[in-house]
Amino acid sequence: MAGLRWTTAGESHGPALVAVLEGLPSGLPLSLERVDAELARRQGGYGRGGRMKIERDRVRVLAGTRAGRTLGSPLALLLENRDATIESLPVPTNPRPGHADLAGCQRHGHRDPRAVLERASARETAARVALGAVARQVLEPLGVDLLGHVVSVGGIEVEQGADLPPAEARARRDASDFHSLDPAADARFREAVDAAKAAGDTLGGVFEVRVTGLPPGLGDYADPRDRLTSRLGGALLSIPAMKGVEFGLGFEAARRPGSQVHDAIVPADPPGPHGRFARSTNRAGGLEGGMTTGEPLVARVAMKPISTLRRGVDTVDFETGEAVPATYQRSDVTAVPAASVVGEAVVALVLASAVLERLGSTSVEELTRAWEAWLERLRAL
Ligand code: EPS
Repeated sequence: MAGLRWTTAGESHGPALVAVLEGLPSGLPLSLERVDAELARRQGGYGRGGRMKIERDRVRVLAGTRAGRTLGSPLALLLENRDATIESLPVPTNPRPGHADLAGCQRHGHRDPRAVLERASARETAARVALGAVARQVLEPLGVDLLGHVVSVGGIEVEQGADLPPAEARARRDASDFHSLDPAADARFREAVDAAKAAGDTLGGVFEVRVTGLPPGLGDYADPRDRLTSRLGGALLSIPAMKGVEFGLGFEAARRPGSQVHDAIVPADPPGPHGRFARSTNRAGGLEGGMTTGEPLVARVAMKPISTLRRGVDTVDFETGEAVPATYQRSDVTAVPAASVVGEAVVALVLASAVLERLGSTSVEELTRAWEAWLERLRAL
């Protein structure tokens, strides 16, 4: 029950970001183009700031592969920072409300918010996107498909795209500079971002990650730590600026009676790829009892607005103790499209880990056979 373990290191303006992923099966052909494509998606999206014009995030493999395939040893990835100016950047004496600046200084006893913000910066998420792009290469050959897309920005909601089949949804998402499935909403998002930018303000929003192809019974109910719900929720909330996660109906489920919440179990006629049982609805968002139900997994995540505002939020200067506006150098107006890419990545990591924990495979060949045997057992139930 080893699964995947990962870690990242790196400061926002340090020489590089580093990521290590342990527990990958051997023999996995690794497409670095796929990793770079996800890194480019994370850098994109309307509303990004000046830093993304400087960086060209590309992955380099330092360990764990030979002839383009994984060895089953730890995979080490490197992403170089172009803006590697950490040693010469000024000390920002006034901590930004909403960022880790003040609480981080209080935690460590620093008087220099830079000692905190360099690591607390969302730049770290580039390393996790690289790891997630590897994890999805474990899942995709098994028929598991992930799609992250933006459903609201600054309180404006998408109105279409919810029922698109996966391939069409992906094409729409990739054509949108908000990573959304609704071109009409993009126009309204753009107006809102332009207005926020003009006002020196920032905007948050909500993204959704939808996963299809997961068999029922992934995750566990027996140990609270193994519940997929809590593992996915924790991973999504570990992305900087995320304030809430809901699965399926989410908070709406708390307002409805049970008869309008639970997904009736019906006979699958004819039996489906997961056997004789089906659901008439998917209000649970594909999770029951901490396990997958076999229906699409649907997570929605709320992101607060970026905490670096050109107009400055009130704060206190570390040196003088006086009330001042928080420092501004540069920032994104919104990073919800980027967050949807990070969300997809962390979900891929958690799911690939849960699959490997369940099937215990050390090679890709063994994993493929174990997956088929699992589906066979489900069909026989
Ligand atoms: C980011 C890099 C950062 C920020 C942003 C995310 O670059 P810089 O600080 O040099 O402008 O643009 O960081 C934040 C949103 C944050 O709150 O720290 C990136 O690579 O995504």
